Amino acid sequence: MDKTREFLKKYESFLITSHKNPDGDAIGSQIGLALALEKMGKDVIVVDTDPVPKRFRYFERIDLVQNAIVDFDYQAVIVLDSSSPERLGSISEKIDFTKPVANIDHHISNKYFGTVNLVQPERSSTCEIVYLLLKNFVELDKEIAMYLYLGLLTDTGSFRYANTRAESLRHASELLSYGVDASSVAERIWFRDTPGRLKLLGSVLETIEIFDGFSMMYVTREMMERYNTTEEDTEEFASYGLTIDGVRATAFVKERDGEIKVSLRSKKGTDVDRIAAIYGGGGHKSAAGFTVKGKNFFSFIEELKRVMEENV
Ligand SMILES: [Mn+2]
Repeated sequence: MDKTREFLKKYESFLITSHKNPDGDAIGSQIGLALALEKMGKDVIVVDTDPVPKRFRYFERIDLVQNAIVDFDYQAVIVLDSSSPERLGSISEKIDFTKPVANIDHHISNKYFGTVNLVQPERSSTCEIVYLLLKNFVELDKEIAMYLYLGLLTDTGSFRYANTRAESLRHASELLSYGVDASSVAERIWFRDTPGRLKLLGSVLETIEIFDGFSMMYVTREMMERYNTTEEDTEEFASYGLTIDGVRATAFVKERDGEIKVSLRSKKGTDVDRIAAIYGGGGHKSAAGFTVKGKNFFSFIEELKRVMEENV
């Protein structure tokens, strides 16, 4: 913690980045930390491989997150919520990793690739670590607290997942005490959907099949086109397959142009990372994924059904 604070004090300009397909924790920790560094009088750029997902479009400062490094001279790099530089995606090739790097993360698989490493797998989220880093170090305000709360909220699945601890709720409470409106944060993420996305969800739920201990759902390109939606709109659909009693694992199969993408989710400690690994993918025990190329969509669903039968 102290070494990372020294790091933030020492340099005058920072490039902040996080993993590809950024989630609420990546977005919240990058913006929260960027705003805090700006408050300290530092120059900051935030650069990711992928654009901010649509569901975060109602947060004002997402314009801080760019997808190219335009004319910015930085003294140091800060990598957030990423177990290794490979997780960053293609932007990592444009970042100068010969410069000092601070690695701030909560993934147990972290590779300690930084000059300084603030890695705390016991924390719910990178946002929670960034909060503890900044607390009693920078004068926090409502806006910074809001972005850090955003990551804490989304990474714990709204305080439902196993990483929700007494400490995480205490820190969430401390963040709210800066005047953050918890219901407004939730409303902006989950209650401003498009009708098309909800109708797509309806047709995806229609495809569900329930087996012994697992379930499967799918979405075809035709279904997405029907409601004028894209694969991005299907984010978070996978976990609906887990809501059924007795189902320990679920697979959500998505048809893409020339390939098939599968998202796996589990509960009660069932390991789906192992299933993803069969197809060269990976992730965590409770959330993993993989992509296959050149297979027929519906025959692959049958194949995956047999693999799930053997492994769940
Ligand atoms: Mn995270």
